[in-house]
Amino acid sequence: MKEVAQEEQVFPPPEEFKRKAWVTDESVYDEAEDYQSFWEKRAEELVDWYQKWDQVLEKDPPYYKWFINGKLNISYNCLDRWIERGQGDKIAYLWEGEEGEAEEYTYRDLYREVNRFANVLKDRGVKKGDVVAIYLPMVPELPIAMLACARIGAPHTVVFAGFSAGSLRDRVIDAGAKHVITCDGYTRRGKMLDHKSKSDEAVDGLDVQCIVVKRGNNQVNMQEGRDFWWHELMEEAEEECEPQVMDAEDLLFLMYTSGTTGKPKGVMHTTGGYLVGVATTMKWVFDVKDDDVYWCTADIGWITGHSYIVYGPLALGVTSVMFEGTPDYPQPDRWWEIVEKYGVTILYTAPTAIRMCMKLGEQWVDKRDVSSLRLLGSVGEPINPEAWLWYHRVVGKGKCPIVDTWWMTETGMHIITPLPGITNLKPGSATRPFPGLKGEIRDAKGVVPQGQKGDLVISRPWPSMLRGLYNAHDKYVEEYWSKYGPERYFTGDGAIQDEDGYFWLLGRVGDVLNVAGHRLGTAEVESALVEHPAVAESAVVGIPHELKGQVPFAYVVLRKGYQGSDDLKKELIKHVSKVIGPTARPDDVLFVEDLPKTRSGKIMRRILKNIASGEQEIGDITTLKNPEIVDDIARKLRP
Ligand code: 7RM
Repeated sequence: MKEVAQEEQVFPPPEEFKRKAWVTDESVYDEAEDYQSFWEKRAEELVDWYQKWDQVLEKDPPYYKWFINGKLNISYNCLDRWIERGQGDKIAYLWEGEEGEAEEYTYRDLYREVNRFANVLKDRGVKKGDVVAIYLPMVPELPIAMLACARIGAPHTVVFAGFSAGSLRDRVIDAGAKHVITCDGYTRRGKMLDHKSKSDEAVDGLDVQCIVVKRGNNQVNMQEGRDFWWHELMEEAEEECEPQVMDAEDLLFLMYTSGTTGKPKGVMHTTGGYLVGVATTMKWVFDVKDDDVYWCTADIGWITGHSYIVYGPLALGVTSVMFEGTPDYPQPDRWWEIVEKYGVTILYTAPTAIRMCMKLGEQWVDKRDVSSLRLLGSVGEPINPEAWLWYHRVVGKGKCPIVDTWWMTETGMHIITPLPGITNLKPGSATRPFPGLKGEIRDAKGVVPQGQKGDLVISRPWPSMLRGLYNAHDKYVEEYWSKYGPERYFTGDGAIQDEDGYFWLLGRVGDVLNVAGHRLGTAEVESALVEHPAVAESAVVGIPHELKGQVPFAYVVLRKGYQGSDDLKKELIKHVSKVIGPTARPDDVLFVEDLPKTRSGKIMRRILKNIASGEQEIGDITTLKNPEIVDDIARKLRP
């Protein structure tokens, strides 16, 4: 039985790419074995400090501090220094709104807006250490507000705009935020969303003040004494605001994320180490050069947007595209139109989006000139080889390396990732730990033999690692540092290492099944299913079975032109059995229109598992982007 459905094909870096890449020599891995001096060099090379650190790393497991007594300001590193170096007229953001509105922000423009808003915050009484909640869609005011907070030393907590009032309220309360930055409304696929009503509901009865960006021009209720228009406050604001000198270990932001339990936890990231980690990976993994046009399609409300739309690109003085809309509005070629229009050279997106584009059909990509692309990236979940190959062939025209970057909110930066100028790529593998990092596959008995599944553990500290969970010490220890001790970070992901030392991610450990004593990743079965020409997307969950303990149950979304039938069901079951082995045979296949997904595109397998297992309680569906699909699926299964 084949353990993982792997593609045998290997893709070495194209010569042309290799010639110009920042990293061209394998020796970086050896040099970085002395990881403290490796990170120290990066800190000297990529970041400007007011005062140098006395010590690179201070270990007090499971707490780690980096660049002890180093002093810096992140907004200075993202803005002021580029202007001082004569790059003030370079474009920082090429912003495009959903309806096609376009705005350009040079580094100087961004500097001016950030300084003004920093003064607004100060005038409103925000001081160093005060947490500010930001609840905005993908408008320029979002990065401006984040950088303004960083400038005055106020940690931000950005709450994804698609989240409910209840989610915002929980976070505002947990973080103790006294200021919320929100907007009137915005459109999604052409439909106006009344954002202000949601934030009003969230802050109702709390001791909070709101600054409201005018975006939708929809009718809103401004509460006297609580609500203030952004543009009115900005009118009187001074254009210079001295950056606050921050300690390397001062809190930069909180990012709430869900763990094993329902209640989200505030992951803490600090200033110095976070910037060093993010700037280094931005440069080495995306291989960014002065003339690149870089586009990360994530929302800034997620860690991907924090690290690789805001802090990473700006810390390197890069030009980025920032897009407010969705890939298929008003037409399924919207993304490719943007690539063509701005001459995007680096595209960073998620497997779920790639599979959606596959489903829409490659003619939409072919309609546009995407020849400016030179590097592609993937993040968020394991990318199945079929999607990888499609991305490589249709979007990358066979000439762009793909960096499949494995990392998490908690890691702050890429952890397992190719370096595009030297790594031989294998479709579906995130390849190797970044220089200076150490990944291991472990179980209760220790490091598992090569080729076997286990838990992915990071057994060396890195500068942008989380510093804790806000007001939740016990959870921090329990969630990450208990299973393998206080010096081995437990990721919660399963993985397998192949004969070349490459890591193959298998999804969250919770998604690992045990079928008659065989461990089986739901992602493996999904990958096998999507290799079949009829399948666009699938989600596999484990359901209880009398004899085998658990068996896989498959939800399948078919490609256009295919109809669900008993014959096709049998064919798919046979196909999985052939690709992985008989233990992986789905017990049943249910054809569905769509899968329940979070706003960031992650399939909510927990809900699907409960439906398939016939549980009375389906679970919380409030964080879904398409909650209506849950009823449809349940009715299909039990009409
Ligand atoms: C960046 C981000 C983290 C979880 C993580 C994994 C999964 C992310 C990949 C991946 C396989 C990848 N942060 N994940 N990237 N799995 N290959 N390249 O997504 O905190 O929102 O999620 O996402 O399971 O634990 S996150």
